Order: sequence, then C-alpha cells, then structure tokens
Amino acid sequence: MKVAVVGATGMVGEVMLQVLAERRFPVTELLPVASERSVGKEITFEGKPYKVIGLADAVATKPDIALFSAGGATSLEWAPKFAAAGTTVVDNSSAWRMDADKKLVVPEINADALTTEDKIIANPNCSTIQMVMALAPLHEKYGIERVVVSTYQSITGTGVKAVRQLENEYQGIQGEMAYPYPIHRNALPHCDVFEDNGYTKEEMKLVRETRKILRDDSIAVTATAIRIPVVGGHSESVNLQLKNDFDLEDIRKILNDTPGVTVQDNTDTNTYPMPLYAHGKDDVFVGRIRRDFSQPNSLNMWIVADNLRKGAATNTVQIAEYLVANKLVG
Ligand code: A2P
Ligand code: 11C
Repeated sequence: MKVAVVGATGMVGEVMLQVLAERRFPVTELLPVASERSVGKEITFEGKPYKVIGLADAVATKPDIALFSAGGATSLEWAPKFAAAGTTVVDNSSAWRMDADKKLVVPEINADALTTEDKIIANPNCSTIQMVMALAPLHEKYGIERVVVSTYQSITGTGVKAVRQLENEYQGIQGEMAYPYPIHRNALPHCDVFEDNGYTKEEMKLVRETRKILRDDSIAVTATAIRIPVVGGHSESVNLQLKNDFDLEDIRKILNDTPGVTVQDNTDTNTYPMPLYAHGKDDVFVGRIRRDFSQPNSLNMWIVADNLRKGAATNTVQIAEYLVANKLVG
C-alpha cells in the first residue's frame, strides 16, 4: 500500500507512524505530509529517513490510503481532493464525523458497514472511542437507556502547545498558553469550544458520536468534559442505566471477553485503570465496576485509554487494516 500520513509531524501523526510500523501495516511507499512549514524536514519511519512533502504533491502521487490528523480545516479542504484521486481517506479530525454520508468507525463495533464506496471514513473522537468500546457489548446484551459521563482528559488531546504550557508552568516559565488558565495544579471544565446550548463541543461529541457508532439514537447521553494536568490518557467516570436488570459478574465477563478491552478491577489489591499504566498501550481499560444503588438497572465504571493510541492513531490504523483485509482499498 502507498500510504500518506497527513499531519506526520504532529502528536497523533507521530504515533500513527509508530503504530503502522509496530503492527507491520503493509506500507510499500510512505508519504509523510505536513504544512508548508515542514516541507523538506526529515522524519524517520522503520529506521529510515523520509522527507516531508506538501498536500498537493501527495495528492498527485495518488496514494492508496491517506491517514489524516492535521486538523478539521485541512481535512475539509483536502480529504475530498484525495478521494477524487481515488485515495481512501481515514480522517481523525471532527470534520466529517457527523456527515450523514460518512461512516464513523470503531473497527471492533461497526466496521462491517464499510464498502468500497467509502472514500472518506471518519475516526471518532478519543473520549468517544474508549467509552463505546465498553458500551457496545453491554448495549447488545442489556440495552442502554442512559449514559452519564464525566471525563478527565489528558493535555495531549490538545496537542503540542498544551504539553509545552504544562512544562513551562512546572518550571515557572512564562510562555504561550494553550488554555485560558494555568493547567498545572488545575482542572478546567472546558475541552474544545462552547456551543450555544452551554455544553462544550467535546461534550456534544460524546452525545452525538456515541449514538451514531452504536446505531441507536434512542440512547440518552449527557457529558461533562474536564481537562486535567495528565499526559498518559483520558479517564472517564461512566454511569449507565440499562433497559434490563443485570448480573454484575456477567457485566465483568462480557467486558473481559471483549477484544480490545482489559478489565482491571480488584479493590483488594488496589487494581483499577490509570492513565499512568494505560500510556503507550492500545487497549481500553475498565475497572471500578459496581452497581449504582441509587436507581434500578444501573452501574458505575471507570474507563481509561491512551487517547493518542486507541483514541486516535491505533483506531485509524485498525480501520486501514480492515480496509486492506477486506479488499476495500487499493
Ligand atoms: P506542521 O508540523 O507542519 O505544522 P498537532 O496537532 O500535534 O499540532 O499537529 C498538527 C499536524 O497537522 C502537524 O503535522 C502539522 O504540520 C499538520 N498541519 C497543520 N496545519 C496544516 C496544513 N494547513 N496543511 C498540512 N498539514 C498541516
Ligand atoms: C481532546 N478529544 O482531548 C480532544 C482531542 O475532535 O478529534 C481530539 C479532538 C477531536 O481535547
């Protein structure tokens, strides 16, 4: 496969390159793409140096697949140009996710909907991916009525500028701010921009994307998204109200048996998911699974994943793997 990575110099793009190499994706030619600022810059893939090229040059070489993580504006403008050249785009931005004609894919859940007609495929938001990985098998067995989620999100979700802001604040250096307030020793109830309804866009992604991926608009979802000074991954406190009563051991068993999910749940040994341990891993970790005694058919759980891996790069590469394995590309 001739593979373009658009945003190859960015935080997610770098992890995409790592994941492509680790998973031995069949790359016959790699095209690292970034903004004009980076054209000519060298990056390394599988130990070999590659020169960064611009978007127009990348389209002209007609790659089989383009993995995009260069922001929504770049995706809106350039994904259709790649698609018109015959390239299948897997886009990690929010640009196409809620477009009625575009599939929003978590391979373990809904890749079966993909066909050769899908030339722009959307990768969901990181906080949505890790949540639906745990929700999908429970929805299938018990039916989900309502989800109440609060997130504790890594600064890596914001990008390099935020990582620099935290490092500067550690060291007491005044520098460029990615957030309106200090993030060191702080928690900001503010991820992405505010919408007119009083929620942030990040919170509404959890609502809209969850329903689209689980193919069920009847699921009620409400979210509060918080940025915390952590780098390893996003954490989520999730309260689920199911349509039917459940056996807690069965919930644990279902999650244990779900590919891509690891249950870490033993209060005797202080075993529970944490971003420190999820960092660098591809699985979604679930723990603190317990009945919510305050209302019927309800439970609480704690879900953690590396937002740059399963939340972004890994999921994108898994979609590309599905396309290759099912001869939907190339
Ligand atoms: P560049 O490094 O040249 O700015 P991050 O989210 O970590 O900031 O990374 C964003 C990625 O998207 C980088 O690789 C960045 O390239 C790329 N990018 C940003 N704007 C554009 C653009 N207009 N065209 C192509 N790539 C872009
Ligand atoms: C965050 N979830 O942690 C965001 C990052 O819609 O793809 C990814 C934004 C997106 O801030």
